[in-house]
Amino acid sequence: MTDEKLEVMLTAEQIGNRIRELAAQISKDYQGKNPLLIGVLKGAVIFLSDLIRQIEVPVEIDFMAVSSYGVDTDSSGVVRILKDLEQSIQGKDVLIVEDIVDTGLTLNYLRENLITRQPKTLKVITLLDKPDRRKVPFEPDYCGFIIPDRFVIGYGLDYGEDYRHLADLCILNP
Ligand code: PRP
Ligand code: 7HP
Repeated sequence: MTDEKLEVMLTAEQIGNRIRELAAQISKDYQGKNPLLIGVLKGAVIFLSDLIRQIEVPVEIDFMAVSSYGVDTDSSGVVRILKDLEQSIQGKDVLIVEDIVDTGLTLNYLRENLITRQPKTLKVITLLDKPDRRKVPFEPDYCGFIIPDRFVIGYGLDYGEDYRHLADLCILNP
């Protein structure tokens, strides 16, 4: 890494290894089922695409886009649906796939919203969890890594739409 503002927190290899473990757990928990994985755009796209290629039960995917952040690193607390699902989730085993839980506002809102659509089951997997930042209580069902309260970029996560392409997860120093 040549950019002095960036410090590696998790290497691509560490992330890959953890995703294999998560996928094994999901394959076990959803044995005999056909879960619908809902990726939350845009940050979760890379995690979702790596995860589904390791899961050994048949999955479907769909996407939602919600917005609670501008170009700043802090949450406005306002959640809006920018793109909704293309299908009904009634009676389905649904797994929301996120890159990070920070304040918990986004997933708290999404979970409440999707529950009203009567899925058979509704769980949440996040690659990263920053519990120190919570504004509302929220516990993911599956979590890749618990991380400290540092702003991270790479592996899908951005700062002002930059850095999503980085293979490692990095801390963005001011
Ligand atoms: C990020 C992340 C989560 C949300 C988590 O998305 O992907 O959706 O913030 O934050 P919270 O727990 O404080 O609500 P962001 O709004 O940055 O959009 P992006 O995925 O398109 O980068
Ligand atoms: C959102 C977000 N986006 C990128 N990096 C972080 O650390 C973040 N927390 N919440």
